[in-house]
Amino acid sequence: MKIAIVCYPTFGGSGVVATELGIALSKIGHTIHFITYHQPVRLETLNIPNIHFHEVEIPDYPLFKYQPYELALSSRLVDVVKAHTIDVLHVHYAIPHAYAGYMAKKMLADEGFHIPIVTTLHGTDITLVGSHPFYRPAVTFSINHSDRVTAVSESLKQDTLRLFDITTKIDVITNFIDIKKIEAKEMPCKRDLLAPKSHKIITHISNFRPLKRIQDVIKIFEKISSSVSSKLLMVGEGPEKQKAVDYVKEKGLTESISFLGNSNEIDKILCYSDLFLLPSEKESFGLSALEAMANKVPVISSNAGGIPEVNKDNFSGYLSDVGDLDGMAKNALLLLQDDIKLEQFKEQAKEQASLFDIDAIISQYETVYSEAIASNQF
Ligand code: GMT
Repeated sequence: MKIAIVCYPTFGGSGVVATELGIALSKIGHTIHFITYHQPVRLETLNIPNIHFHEVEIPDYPLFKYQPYELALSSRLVDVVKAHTIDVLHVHYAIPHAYAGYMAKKMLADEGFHIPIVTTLHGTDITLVGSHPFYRPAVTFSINHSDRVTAVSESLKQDTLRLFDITTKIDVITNFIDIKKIEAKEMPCKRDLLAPKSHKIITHISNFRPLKRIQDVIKIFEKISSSVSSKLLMVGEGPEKQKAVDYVKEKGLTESISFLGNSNEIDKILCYSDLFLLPSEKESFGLSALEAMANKVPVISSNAGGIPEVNKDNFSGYLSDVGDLDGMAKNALLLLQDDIKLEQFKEQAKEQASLFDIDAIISQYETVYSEAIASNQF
């Protein structure tokens, strides 16, 4: 199939899922066209023969207070679909991609081209941004007018049905991980460079938005490190980062907490890690937790949204209510103070992650594409 994928090209989970999906589909013979405003961060090379990237450019014009990205994107979609005889258009994140996809579909239909749209809902497009009254009518419309809709967890599907007047079927296709790719990358882990042998290494990876509860991450670590010598690696960039950096300086914790910024070497960082913290307020799935688990890192998390579908309590890690910092620290210490239990949870984390291996997921997307193409409504 010739598949066009629209996504955010940034470090956010939806962009990562879309990019990894495109790469995986290309490996089994499909031709993939990424359409977005710059090269997706996880698309390391453009030398893969059946992957193409089309940039969406918006010329600057002084009249515009806001650049009309949806307009530029839908025009680019029309061009790419026609020029490359695309079979199906897969848009990740409803805003504004599903809306732009619908407009492109209508423009193409006018010229006799009929393209089915598959929309994948990722989380904040529904639970945070999309349900705001400013966006809700447009998001409802573009979901209901997609040929197929998928959500990355059962929890997100239920949130979508609760928050919008949905008249279309939503299939759950969970996020995934390429276990074989991680195993192939396995290398001697130079953890001594980061912390002495006697220290445990704890990691948090996110976009440092308020809903990630960055202060909770640091406070849980403070509680842990008062009982176990440990180091915290904070990976990512975002609006809450500076506050966290200031707090760490103020508390004299700079020796034990390192901020590493955005990284393309997540697997290398996770191979050093003993534990992953994800105390989020909201999380449709928690891709970063799955990436940790696939690298044998147990997860101490909140039980928000779809996290319980990914992290199994008392197996791949532990779950607590949002804001229960004592509970999360206590659970972390259950593992960090018992090496045998920690080893057991590391193995179990990988076992749980294997349920989300890409081999089991990719065929579900192929089926959705084939069905969308077969029943493309004009
Ligand atoms: O977590 C974020 O803020 C980024 C966001 C995104 O859209 O890029 O992540 C969402 O999609 C990910 C991939 O499907 C999910 O793993 C995250 O749980 C989800 N985030 C939220 O629901 C807050």
